[in-house]
Amino acid sequence: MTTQDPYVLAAEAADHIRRQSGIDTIQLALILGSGWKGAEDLLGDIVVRLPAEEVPGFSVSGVAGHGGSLTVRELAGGGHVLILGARTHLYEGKGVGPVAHGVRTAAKLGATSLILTNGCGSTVPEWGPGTAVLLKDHINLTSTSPIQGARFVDLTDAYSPRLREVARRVDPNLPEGVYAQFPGPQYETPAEVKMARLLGADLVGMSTALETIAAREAGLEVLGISLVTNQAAGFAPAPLSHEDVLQAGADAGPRLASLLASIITEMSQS
Ligand code: 8IG
Repeated sequence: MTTQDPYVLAAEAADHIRRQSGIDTIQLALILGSGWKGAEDLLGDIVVRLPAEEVPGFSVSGVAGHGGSLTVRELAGGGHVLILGARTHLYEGKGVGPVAHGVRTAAKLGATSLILTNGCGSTVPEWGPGTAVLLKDHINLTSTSPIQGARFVDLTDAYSPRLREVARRVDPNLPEGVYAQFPGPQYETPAEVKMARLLGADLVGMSTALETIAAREAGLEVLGISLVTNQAAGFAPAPLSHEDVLQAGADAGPRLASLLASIITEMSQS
């Protein structure tokens, strides 16, 4: 029997990963979103790769393009990274616990930094498909939180200014934007995108804000990087299709892989 308390469940998952990997403590965790899967192989040798369904609290995602394994790799510069290829989205209807589980598991394994990547829509005409954008803030439009009870987490600088600077040392041209999380799974209407834009959002997606909230509660330093895979609805010349989204990710893959590898190297040296 597994427990229902999300923090205890995360500790169980962390212990499972410890036993399977022989690694006691990790330094970094990484969630790979749409378009980012190819970035993994540059990040060091595999210590262990675990199917999500074997790790307490994780399950397989039903979304094409969303993987289903947890991998511990040894970083070239020393230390270990946990790569979560098994993001759970709010729209899967499993509640906020599973959405935050990967982040909490990483924290229980001792990670101090977390890199969140995603594929998203853009409301900035100059940021077309293939553009990588650093997140500087978010707007949570999901009407929910991964945190339950009176835990008042500060979200000023939720996206670490220090890590954003590290990323910009690698690529000084990386733009920074505000990410609005919608609940999904449907893409926005053009009116909803216009609303988000008016509220100050540059990017629209379905994942990262809730994960960042859970990460800040757990004390992790967060770096968020979005890949624009499509112009958001109403900003796009054509209706949105999931296939186009996957294609934009595949096209950008090699560039994202080296960007991410360089950022992680820079992080481990700073
Ligand atoms: I990839 O246009 C991807 N994810 N909400 N809107 C939202 N999520 C997305 C989009 C988009 N593209």
